[in-house]
Amino acid sequence: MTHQGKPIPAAAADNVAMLHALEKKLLWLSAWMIHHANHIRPNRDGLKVGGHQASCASAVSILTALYFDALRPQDRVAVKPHAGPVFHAINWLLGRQSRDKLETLRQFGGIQPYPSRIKDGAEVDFSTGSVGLGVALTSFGALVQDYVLLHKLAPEGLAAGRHVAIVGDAELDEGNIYEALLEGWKHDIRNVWWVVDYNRQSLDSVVPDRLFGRIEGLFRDMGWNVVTLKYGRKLEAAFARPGGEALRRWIDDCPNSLYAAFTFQGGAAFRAALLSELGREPGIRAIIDPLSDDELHALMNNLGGHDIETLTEAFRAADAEGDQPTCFIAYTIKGMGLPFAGHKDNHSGLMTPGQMEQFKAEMRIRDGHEWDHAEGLDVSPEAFGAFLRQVPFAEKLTPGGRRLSAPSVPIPARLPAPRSTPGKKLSTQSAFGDILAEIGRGEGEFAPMASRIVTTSPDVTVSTNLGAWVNRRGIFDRHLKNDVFRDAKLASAQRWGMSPEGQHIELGIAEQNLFLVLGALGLAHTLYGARLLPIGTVYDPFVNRGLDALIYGCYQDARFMLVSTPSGLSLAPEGGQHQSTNTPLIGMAQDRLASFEPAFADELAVLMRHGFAIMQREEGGSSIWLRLSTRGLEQPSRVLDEAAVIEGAYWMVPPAPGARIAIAYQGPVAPEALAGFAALREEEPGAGLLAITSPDRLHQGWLTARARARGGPGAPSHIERLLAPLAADAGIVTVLDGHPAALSWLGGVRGHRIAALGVDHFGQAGDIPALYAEYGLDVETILDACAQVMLG
Ligand SMILES: Cc1ncc(C[n+]2csc(CCOP(=O)(O)OP(=O)(O)O)c2C)c(N)n1
Ligand SMILES: [Mg+2]
Repeated sequence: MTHQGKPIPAAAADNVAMLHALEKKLLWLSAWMIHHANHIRPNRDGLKVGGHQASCASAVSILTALYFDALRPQDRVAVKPHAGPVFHAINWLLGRQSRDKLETLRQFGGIQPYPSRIKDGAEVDFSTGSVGLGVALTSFGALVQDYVLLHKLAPEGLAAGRHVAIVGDAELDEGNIYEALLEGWKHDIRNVWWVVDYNRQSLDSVVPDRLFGRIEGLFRDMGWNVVTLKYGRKLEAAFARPGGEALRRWIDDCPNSLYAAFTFQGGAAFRAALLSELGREPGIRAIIDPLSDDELHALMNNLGGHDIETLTEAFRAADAEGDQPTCFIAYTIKGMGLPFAGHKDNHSGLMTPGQMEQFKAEMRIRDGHEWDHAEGLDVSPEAFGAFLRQVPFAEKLTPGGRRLSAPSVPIPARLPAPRSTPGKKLSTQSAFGDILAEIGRGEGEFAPMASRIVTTSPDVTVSTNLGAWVNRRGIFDRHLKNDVFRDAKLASAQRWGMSPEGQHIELGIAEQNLFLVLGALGLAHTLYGARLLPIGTVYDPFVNRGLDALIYGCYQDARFMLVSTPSGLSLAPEGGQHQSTNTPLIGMAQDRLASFEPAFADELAVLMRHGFAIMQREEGGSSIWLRLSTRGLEQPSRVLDEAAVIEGAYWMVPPAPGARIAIAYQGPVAPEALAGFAALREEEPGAGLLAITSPDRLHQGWLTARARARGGPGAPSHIERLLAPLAADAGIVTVLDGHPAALSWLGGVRGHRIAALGVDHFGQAGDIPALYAEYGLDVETILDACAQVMLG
């Protein structure tokens, strides 16, 4: 066999027998794992456990060819979510999954329905579940691998891996796939394979015909190689016989849904259709008449994605071709080999106990031997075991396994906070740019961290104040590209030279890509053995545009710093479409992401330092989100209680014991809170002014303390301690440039009366005085609210 003139090593004949045995084994084990969860394990609540036997069956041959022939230990894989059981069965055969675990699919504490990095252990490279995201993440993983290699940060001796996604065809309906393709093209990504399990079925239906003609073109336009694996060897052999071309045409022209229906009905249905439509074609009867219905069915279902030799050869050929991104479109049948093969409703279909009995008999599995490796196979257990032991993928990547680690980068005790000059105003956004630019000098104790920071932004690099950092550290590109404006001596504040040493990854405007890149950068220590300190910047409202990818990154426990700016109404003239109200609530709700909104530069410096520390912490660490603003504020000169800033709040002015009222503010509304407070103090000298830096941390601390208290008396939370001096019937006025619910819960901590100010409807353009007055963040509204809570 040759491919473009070069010889391709075919899988050795012995291997083919073993690979066939493995296909059969994986089909059995995945179906049984799901059956066991639904029908064998005791069911306490009567709910269907579920699982996707048809989706698994569709991908069995593809996964066999990949894991047992094509993949190498350094390769990183995203398995389509619904093939999770096949993936776990593979690990069971390779000795990387325990027998007990196989019986826990979808059980509390057990194997997750879809492969999960944090819950299913070290074999999972990329979690999947939200369709489309895992696929796209493989491209950005490849980009980050390039970054690590070109910056010479990879551990010695670790070879570059390929990034492989096993893709459900319906995943290609997700827009994020095309955003990722475009971005991948810009970055000239290498070493990516997407293998599409093209069963032409999604959840609800059979996908439209001819769609893939379009999709193929899209891939080619983006510089990908496309390999279509439509027919298996048996069909190709039939096509080569007299009349075979007519058969090929008939199949090519058959609508997806009709082909699926014939597949479900079986060989007799295929025969009837072929005889009525092609019966007079010379040679056709000679092809189909000698075959029994079962044999005809097998022939007509011999698609490329179920033909192990076709698959292994295609993968070997692509491997020999080099590192060009490659999309394999592997034609498959959803539910292949199972009773509901091809049926349009089979996505969530489960074999009945009766069907399973029959399937089990066909598979020659004895009772009590359901999990045995070689049970029911035509190869000897010894040979099978020996084959599994020599699978290239099973070699140890490192003595520690597939999941790597990297030492922490030391972070100096203090980051270079901009000095406060009396009378000079500074916004948190510009302070962020200043701090990063200072670190970017890479001097002294900042040198180690400066070399590990990677910034990235979806076309808002300059407008989020990353410009000075980028000027110092350069833009990352596999290829050296000069800054044309600079070379022509045209004045510009930005120096945009690109090189493999650059430390900023410039993205197009697609926020999902930002979060996927942050996800990949934030896993670099575990995937590529190099510690990076990723920072992504985005306009705060457009966090919503990439939200699922952000949640996905957190779900994988990727570690990064998200800086969203500008935010709220305080970006004033930019208007309603750019104003964010819900982001503080997202920050509170999102697990594995500590979110903060500082008002002043000194707080920001403390929080950035904290962020670089916690993103590297194994236990109890997380990513960090800083919501910043372009509103300049006069900076206080003071000594900060750093621990309190990190815990989420501190008293700017502590209340007198038994005080009847406090104002609590968050972020850029500080001047209004301070002015309101000054007026309030004339009436209520004991009043307190609480500076809130994180409703998220405060709330989390409160929840944790309450959970502890259920096991007996425990230490009160930070917010409980802070509010303790207030009188039991005191009132609190909260104010933030965001949805008021982010702080209204403070009333529940000690039962205080609360008046929660904030923005709860769409904004509009204006200046800050006009907007704060309209949306109730001004001094007058604050004082009205004080009167209201004091009066009860
Ligand atoms: C973002 C997202 N939307 C919806 C779903 C629900 N869902 C799960 S699978 C699926 C269809 C999958 O079809 P395909 O990708 O073709 O997989 P296969 O046919 O191999 O099962 C849908 C809509 C999801 N998991 N993620
Ligand atoms: Mg499908």
